[in-house]
Amino acid sequence: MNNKNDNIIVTQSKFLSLVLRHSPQTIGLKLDSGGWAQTDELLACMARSGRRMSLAQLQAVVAGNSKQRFAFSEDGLRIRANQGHSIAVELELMPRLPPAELFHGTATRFLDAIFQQGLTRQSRHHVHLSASVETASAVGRRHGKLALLRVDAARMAADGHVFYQSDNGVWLTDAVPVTYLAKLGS
Ligand code: HQG
Repeated sequence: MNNKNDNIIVTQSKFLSLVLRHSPQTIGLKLDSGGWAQTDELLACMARSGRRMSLAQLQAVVAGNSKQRFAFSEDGLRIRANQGHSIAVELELMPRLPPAELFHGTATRFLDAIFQQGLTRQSRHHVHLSASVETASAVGRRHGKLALLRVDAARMAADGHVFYQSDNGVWLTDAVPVTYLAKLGS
């Protein structure tokens, strides 16, 4: 794929994130309680708001998204974001036992608050955690100078904290109290 196509897909993917996670009303779209939009309705709303895309283009955005941010229902009639919502949706995630340790990348300027309050979900539904240091680092760098935290997920789970894994592999939990956090590196 050439760069121009890549850029178009990134732009379309960002816009899909906006409407499927945060602001469906921007294009007059309605999501059901599970966060699903009707695929044909999404395409119609996109067209009406001047962002026409074909079903094939939508399928390419969903399939080509590096983080699998979106998913179609099995019959393809509905589409939703896999995680990251700020609006109320019930994703009906199943609790899962996490790996013994998980990682969270953040910016150094948040560390004081984090070591006072623990990790809290901010504007999202959950705190997002990664199984790998690499992924956590990439997530953290989005915010500024990277700080990496190790989460003692084994002890959290043993203490009754519930974890979920989104369809695209992100680990989710309601909050991470300070006692389970350790800063990595210097
Ligand atoms: C920080 C991307 C102060 C937290 C990524 C983070 C991820 C606190 C920021 C997904 C805090 C929230 C989520 C506290 C947490 N005081 N700051 N008590 N507790 N924070 O973007 O985890 O591109 O909402 O450390 O790949 O960075 O959207 O969360 O720095 O999977 O698909 O508050 O977003 O995916 O930032 O990223 P975010 P996140 P998408």
